[in-house]
Amino acid sequence: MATALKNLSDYSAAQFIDISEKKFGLVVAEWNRAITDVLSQGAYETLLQHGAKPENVFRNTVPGSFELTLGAQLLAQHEEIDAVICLGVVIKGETKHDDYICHAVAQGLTNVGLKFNKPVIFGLVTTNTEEQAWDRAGGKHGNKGVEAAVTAIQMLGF
Ligand code: RBF
Repeated sequence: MATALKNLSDYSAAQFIDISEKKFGLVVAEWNRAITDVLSQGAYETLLQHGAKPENVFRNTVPGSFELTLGAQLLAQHEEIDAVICLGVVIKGETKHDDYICHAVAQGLTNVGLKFNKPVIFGLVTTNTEEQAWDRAGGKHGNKGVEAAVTAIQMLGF
């Protein structure tokens, strides 16, 4: 049951709206790229699996997670974009950079979503170790990229 509450990788698509005409922005941080690639692939495949057209998914990269906010804003400002999915991996280091980045991104993405009145999804994996990040990129805790895409679809049906 906890899985059903915490892990959207095992979701039910029964309530999903038709997304065949929806347009999605995908913003992916290049920092920890091996992991963010898996998140990105999970999100992309999930959108297609539920009816999005490949030409309607606009995938862009930004250097690091801190840049996700501006990347999201640059996409969200286009009227034709219906939802933006942001993906990054921040692993705790010896300094507090992770705190600053995560708070800035959380606040920034919230602001972008509210400013443009459209779903801007926070797909930032924030962990203490690289292993924990892999656990959330196709490992024992699912794929947070899949979950971010599911969240976008769910919010479009709100
Ligand atoms: N970006 C990430 O996406 N994940 C990280 O774990 C990460 N760690 C960083 C650690 C330090 C000390 C610095 C300075 C930057 C880090 N960044 C990380 C990059 C950050 O998101 C951003 O791209 C840069 O700070 C440039 O604005």
